[in-house]
Amino acid sequence: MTSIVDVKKETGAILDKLGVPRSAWTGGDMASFSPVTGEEIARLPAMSSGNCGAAIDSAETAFKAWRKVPAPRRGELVRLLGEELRAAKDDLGRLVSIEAGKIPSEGAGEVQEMIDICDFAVGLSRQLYGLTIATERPGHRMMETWHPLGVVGVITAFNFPVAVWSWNTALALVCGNSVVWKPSEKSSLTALACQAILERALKRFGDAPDNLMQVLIGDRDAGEAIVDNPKVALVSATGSTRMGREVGPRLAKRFARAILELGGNNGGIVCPSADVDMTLRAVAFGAMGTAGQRCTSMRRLFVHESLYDKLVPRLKAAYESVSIGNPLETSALVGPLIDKLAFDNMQKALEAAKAAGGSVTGGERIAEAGKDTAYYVRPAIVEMPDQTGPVLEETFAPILYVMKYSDFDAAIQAHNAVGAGLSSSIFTLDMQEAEQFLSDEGSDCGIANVNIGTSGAEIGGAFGGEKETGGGRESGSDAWKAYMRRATNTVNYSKQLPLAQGVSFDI
Ligand code: UN1
Repeated sequence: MTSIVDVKKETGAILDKLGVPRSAWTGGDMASFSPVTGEEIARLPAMSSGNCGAAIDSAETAFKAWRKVPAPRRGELVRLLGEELRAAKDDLGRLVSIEAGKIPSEGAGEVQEMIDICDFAVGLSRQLYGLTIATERPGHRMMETWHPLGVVGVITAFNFPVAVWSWNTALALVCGNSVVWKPSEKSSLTALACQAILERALKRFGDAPDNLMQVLIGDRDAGEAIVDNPKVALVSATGSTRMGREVGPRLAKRFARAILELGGNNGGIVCPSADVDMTLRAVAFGAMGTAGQRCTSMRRLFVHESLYDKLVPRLKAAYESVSIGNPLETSALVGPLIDKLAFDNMQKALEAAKAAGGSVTGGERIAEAGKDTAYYVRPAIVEMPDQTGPVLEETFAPILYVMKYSDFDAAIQAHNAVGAGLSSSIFTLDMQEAEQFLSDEGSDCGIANVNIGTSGAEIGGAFGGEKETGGGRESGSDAWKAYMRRATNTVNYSKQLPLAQGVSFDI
């Protein structure tokens, strides 16, 4: 593979076109790389902790003004953001491909996910409903109201560099909050692009307060500046379980709210009645798509012994033939790993799998001519005798561990016997098996699917998972409630003062 596209030049052209000031991506200390070629594409000035603190102060001022704007009017800003995203879809999608290495349809798909959440949030801006509740006292009325929360801190990972910001920001904005965003150091350019796109929406909106949404460019220090600042009411953090173990207790210490969206070790169970052709496609996308770098990527597969020899050889053939290559200039289905560390971690996991009795197909590096700084790999499928060693951990790379099962209950038990609890799938045409998998005694994950893979969730559902995945929910359903504070209001419109629970207190 030789590179025809000048990645650095194209990056600059897209950033210029989207209106990102050059001072934000040239001349700084923080180097930014494209995994497509491994080359440096920009140098960003990182913010000091002091500057981050000042930004959070100004975000608090913005919050105090924004919370007074009626929610449907706040929705208008998000509607305009959705329009600007539609206009910028091709450029932003391409920048996602450059910075995260996604194939074009996945880069564009990520921007589509942003547009979808904007539409969702616009509707929501007229539906921030509270309940009215029957009271036990005569002449009283009880209700709950939802109020804006404050400054929302958003910390995102490289693999969904823009969509995860939009899930949080679209909801935070209609809920009346301001936002400070710390993107991954590996994907800060797309963050700058999002900021420029939002600036355009803000300009059209007219009278929004300044500093309603700010990007904090930096490394770990910028993240810590958000996590430890008492002015940040909620932190929504996406990343590894290791990161969550540090962030969670620090937020708990100051009683801040947390939405943690951490690691996944997503599994699927293929039952005897499964539609093999469909399962094959679903597993291929779930496990090899995005080069295995989604938090929802499929990583473990339990195949019933009666189907094993029908499915697994076909899967292995798909792994051997899948197209791998530069997403900017080929139509390959699998792009690069994000960096050398990801590659090294993948190789370590494969070695450990072999040591535990696994038989590995694929996993080797694919050379990119003249570009020894890019890491393309053939996705690996590993037949394991049982669920041990690296199978129990998330490795953020395209490795699918395949195991044979004979007893359905034991398969569910094994499926649930890992630390993470994000996404899960069952492939079956047997209603009893499907319902059991979805029941209280079935999958213990935040997402449980039937006859589709583990990845590629729509924005309309609540997104997140249990156990070491952190328990947070973002995106659709009633996830908005985490971005607001609830007040229970009891109003006495009588001329008496009856006390609840029959208490008497006559003075
Ligand atoms: C992530 O990998 O952090 O369900 C998010 C999916 C996407 C989101 C993934 N809608 O795969």
